[in-house]
Amino acid sequence: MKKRKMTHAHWRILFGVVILAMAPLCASAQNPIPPVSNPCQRFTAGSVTTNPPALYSQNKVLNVQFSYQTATDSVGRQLYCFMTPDGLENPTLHVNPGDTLNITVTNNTPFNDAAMGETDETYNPPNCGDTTAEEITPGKHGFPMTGGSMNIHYHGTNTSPACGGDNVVKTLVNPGSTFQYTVPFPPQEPPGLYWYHPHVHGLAEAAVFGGAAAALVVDGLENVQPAVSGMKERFIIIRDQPTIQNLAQSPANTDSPFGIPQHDLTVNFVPLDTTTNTKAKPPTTTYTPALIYMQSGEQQLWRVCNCTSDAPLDLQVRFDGVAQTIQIVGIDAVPVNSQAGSQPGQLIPVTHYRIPPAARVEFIVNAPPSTVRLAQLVTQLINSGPNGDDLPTRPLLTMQLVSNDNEAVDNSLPASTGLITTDQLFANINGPTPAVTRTIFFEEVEDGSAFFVNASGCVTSSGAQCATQPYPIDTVFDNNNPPAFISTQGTIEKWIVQNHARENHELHQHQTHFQVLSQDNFEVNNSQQAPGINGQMLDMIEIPFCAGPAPLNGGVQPPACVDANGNPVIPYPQVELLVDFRGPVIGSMVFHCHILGHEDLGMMAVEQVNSK
Ligand SMILES: [Cu+2]
Repeated sequence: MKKRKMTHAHWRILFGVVILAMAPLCASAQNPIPPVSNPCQRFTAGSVTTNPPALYSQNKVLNVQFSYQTATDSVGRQLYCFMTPDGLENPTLHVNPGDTLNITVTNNTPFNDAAMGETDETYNPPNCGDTTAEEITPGKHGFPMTGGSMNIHYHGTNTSPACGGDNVVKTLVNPGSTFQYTVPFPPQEPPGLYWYHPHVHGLAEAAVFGGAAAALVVDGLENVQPAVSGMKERFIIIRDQPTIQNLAQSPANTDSPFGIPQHDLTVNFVPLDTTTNTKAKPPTTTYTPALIYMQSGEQQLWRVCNCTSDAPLDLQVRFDGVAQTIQIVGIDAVPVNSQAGSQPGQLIPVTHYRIPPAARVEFIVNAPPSTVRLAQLVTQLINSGPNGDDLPTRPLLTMQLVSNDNEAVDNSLPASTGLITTDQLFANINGPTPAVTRTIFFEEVEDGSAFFVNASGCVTSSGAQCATQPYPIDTVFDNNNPPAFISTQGTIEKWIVQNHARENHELHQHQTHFQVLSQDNFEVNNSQQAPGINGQMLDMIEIPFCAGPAPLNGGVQPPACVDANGNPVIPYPQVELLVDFRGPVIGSMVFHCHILGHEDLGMMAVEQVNSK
């Protein structure tokens, strides 16, 4: 599918005509949510982090009104955020299993023609969302996106992709329009940390990079993991944003052996203020981490979202430079070791945790003893491959002991009810034989101009060949592409997911979760397996770069990790997964790389899940 190319002037005229012509039809059932003043506020570097504002369901329903807005900060960053009418920014949304989340959202961002030409894409009917701006092209009826289009993805939720639910490929909420989401959560939804963010293909990276990303919680974690009963919960929402040097268009480097990060990181909107002294030899980079308060002897539950657009992180708690053991409670909103009917779940001790972009991890942290001079949460150096971003070791948070943190709200979890939940999603996933085994692989154009995810092989449990993607290998995503494959509700599929590219990629499956069976060929490709995830149910997993024969730093890189005959020089790094389609949800789902710059440039595909 080729994208339309229109001039800005052409588009502006068309848009104006369409709005005028369709105006009588625009009076939709929803009242628009008016813009809120002073949207998208940010904190200064070194501030004390506090939990984001929170909204809770009542009587099994959470009704939320959002004005989606943009602003420009004092140094020129383009910010995006969800504002409630009373001025809460990006609130944490709390529901219980079986509740319904209703969100009325008005897109109050301006029509953005700066993004036009790069991102516009026609949506063939049937469509969802804004249908007021129908494109009038002879012989063609489709609904165009604009540079300001948005929608909302409910990341990690095992909810329906139908229109009005967690639908990302057919939903456009264009500037000025209002949309009603109704998202019923299944009664068996696992308790834990989910998140929400815009997911318009071509625009997702800019929205999340601008800060439009926030936490969504299914409460009740303490019932499956009683170890967290009564514990103080801290939300740690990590985002990325341009550094001031990025904005000045004098990036310190784009591919530096010294490991200068491409982007700044923020924690609960407190920036690190990443600054590189390029005159030093070698260049040096300084960071100003946020503070987090703890009381002596306290254990806290840290609920961490890697809500960055593009950055894998490798989290470690260090006391005076010494790695500490943390106890993992949940990964990607599934309480760990709780799915085989064995509850309460068993915690997983690790000394670091590799968290892909869009993944979540929840763990118990001990307060530092008073003798410790510097206690920090850091992200460690990640080698993301010759084509990947530089991801050096950086501090994220400094832990500070206080006698009383004077918080106005009680952030403590309730006590466990002691009730064991027998009816759970993903239970006994290792019982049935997988209906099919698929081979899926990531590939990219070496100059970074296009990215692909391919469904290239399929074998049934009896050994017969089954259908693979009905379009050529290395086709970029388009909202009008047919499904890459058809899956059947009630089945489990085994996926072998490979990385054929010279940078890390990060698989996300919408609407359900997968169990990690193995991480293969990582070491021979100069990477390490992620700790703590084998056997767990995830919605995100990183597949590291293929190394190939070239030196990792300097020298000429070959175009791919294959020899002249197209065979891998070293076995491809891959993961083996069991994808669970036994849940209540059917319809068009997507899977994609959650480095959103890759997803926006094509690394996504649709799968159709049909009822039995
Ligand atoms: Cu990617």
